[in-house]
Amino acid sequence: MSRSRLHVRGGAVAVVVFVLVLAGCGGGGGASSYKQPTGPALDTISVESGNLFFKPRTFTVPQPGVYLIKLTNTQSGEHTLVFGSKVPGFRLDVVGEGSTQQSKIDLKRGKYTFWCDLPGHRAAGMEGTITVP
Ligand SMILES: [Cu+2]
Repeated sequence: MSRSRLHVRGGAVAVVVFVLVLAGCGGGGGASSYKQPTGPALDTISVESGNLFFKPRTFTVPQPGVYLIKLTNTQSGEHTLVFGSKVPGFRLDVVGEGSTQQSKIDLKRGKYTFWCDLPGHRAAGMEGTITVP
């Protein structure tokens, strides 16, 4: 009886650690130098990733400002979402089906190209744009 109880507890701890690790990455911890903008997001930009695509691939937001970009992986495998030097350090990274990660971004007027930076993925079509009028 006490044995199964320990099992349940161990599982819960594992989940908490996993979430903390994800939150750390999204917040720009670790090797990333990205700092999320403060303040509430105007809206959420939801992107799905799969092998080897983003869906949708093109977004147009109504106005400049802070947005939350949420990446959800719909299949097995790993994918990322980066903007390269346009938004240094910004990187979402999802591993496995149903994995999700999000981060806020301050979008200025212009066009942002995003892609998956894993080897070969961008060339295979994992690229998209966000247009800010
Ligand atoms: Cu990818």
